[in-house]
Amino acid sequence: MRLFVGLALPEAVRTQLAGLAGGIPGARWVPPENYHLTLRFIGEVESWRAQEIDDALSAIRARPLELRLRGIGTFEKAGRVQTLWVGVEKTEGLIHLQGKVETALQRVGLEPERRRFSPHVTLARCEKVTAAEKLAAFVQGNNLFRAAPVVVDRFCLFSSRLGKEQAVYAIEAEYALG
Ligand code: 3AM
Repeated sequence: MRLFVGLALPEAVRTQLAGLAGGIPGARWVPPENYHLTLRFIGEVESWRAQEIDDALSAIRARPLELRLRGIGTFEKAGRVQTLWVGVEKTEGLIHLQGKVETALQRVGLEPERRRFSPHVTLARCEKVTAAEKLAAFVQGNNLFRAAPVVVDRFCLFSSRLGKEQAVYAIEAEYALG
């Protein structure tokens, strides 16, 4: 199965993010039920390995944390925007949890994550955007976006099945914080 570790978002935040979607021809907007914050992408693993991962994540002790969403950003590849996202403040609690997840996964034998942790919630994938100026206007127009802070009291192991249009995510396990 294909796995990642992340945070599910409370309904109120998802509703607020969903209100941003639209107005960029060709963008593939993430359905609100799929909004999440990835703490660590794992990828394809066998079920025995998934079990070890679950055990390792279960042993993590960390405090509930406050999520603060603010601003809009993009990931680019070869000068083209690929991903449009809402930023998440890199608070101490979030960095602490992400560090614990990373350590736990390395202990069960996963290769270290090389990319810098850049917390975000993906709003849309933009491979086929036809109107670059619409995308730029979206970023500029929503740059001051802020959501009311929300407390998150668990993190999750998600499975991801890649579909034609959208991935289907399922929460395989939840781990309480606090
Ligand atoms: O959290 P976001 O939406 O930015 O793009 C995938 C998604 O990112 C990313 O993991 C998240 C959950 O699926 N992802 C997919 N393949 C990946 C890979 N090979 C990857 N991240 C890193 N390496």
